[in-house]
Amino acid sequence: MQLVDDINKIHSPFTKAVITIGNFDGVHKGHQALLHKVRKKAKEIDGTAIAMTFEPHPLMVLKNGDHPPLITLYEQKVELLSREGLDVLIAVPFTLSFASITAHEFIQNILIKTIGMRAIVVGDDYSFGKNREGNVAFLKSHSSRYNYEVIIVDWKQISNSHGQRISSTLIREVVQSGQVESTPDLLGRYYQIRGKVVGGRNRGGKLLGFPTANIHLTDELCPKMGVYAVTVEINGEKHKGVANIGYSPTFDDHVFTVEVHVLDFDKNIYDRNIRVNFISRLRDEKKFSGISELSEQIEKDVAHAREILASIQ
Ligand code: RBF
Ligand code: MG
Repeated sequence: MQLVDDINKIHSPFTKAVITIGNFDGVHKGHQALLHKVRKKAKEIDGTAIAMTFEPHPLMVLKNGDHPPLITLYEQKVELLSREGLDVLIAVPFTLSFASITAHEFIQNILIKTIGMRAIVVGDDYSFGKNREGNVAFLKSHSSRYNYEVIIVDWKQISNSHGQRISSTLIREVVQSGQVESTPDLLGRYYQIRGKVVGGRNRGGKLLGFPTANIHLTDELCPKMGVYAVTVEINGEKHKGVANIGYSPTFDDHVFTVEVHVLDFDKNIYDRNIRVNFISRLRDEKKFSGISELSEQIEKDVAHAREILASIQ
């Protein structure tokens, strides 16, 4: 997959471009269905399979940085999209001036002239351009003039096993309510956070016997407070682990942390970027009467996590 990070770098249109456009936050099963259609159509007409996305997330630019937490940060999004069999990913730097382009100008100048669009794949509720004027009806009304096909993906085709429409909003709700076991049904994988290991209070190892790596999160969606069985990717190697998200109420320091104890592991990983996959929620965080009570509970959490993780690759 070729990554184009600026539309101005496209000097001649692609051959029979088949395109889908969106934020693709999460690259969830709904997005995967759109991308599948793109690939299929491109194959049929011997064209180029393309996705266009935006960086940063448009809401970060449009609403003074007020945006929902991201399911996938840019780097993970590009990585996941690159596994979808696309020929090209166009990542448009999203600015206020880009947002002010009218739907008609966008079709004429960007999609047709620059990219060479012959087909566009969209969800039935899709809209784009200034004031979100470019909806499905708009796309269809310009299709014969500019000679492209509009392929609509019906949302009922992309619901989860409970018949719920898969959306980034639903995924945020599921993760924020701690139901991490349901994420494979929505994402096609477990929910993952990525972040740098930062210094903690140096208490876990010395005092409790369970050293933890504290992870610094930026704009990423954080699961509900509590204790989880996780897998941890460090330097491309997968380990088992237990994570705690919250304020460690047994101690009265009131500092929110996302921390992970990696099982059977004793290397120093300060400053490393690690990835944590949330497999199963074990319990709520609790205030214990003392260090040994907390320590005994963590011991049980580790045993419980080992049981759950035994069946996970
Ligand atoms: N701290 C609490 O105050 N209550 C808890 O229920 C709790 N559960 C934890 C479970 C696990 C698996 C881990 C790794 C940590 C937990 N902690 C809990 C956080 C613990 O207090 C923290 O790791 C140390 O204080 C070091 O900062
Ligand atoms: Mg994430």
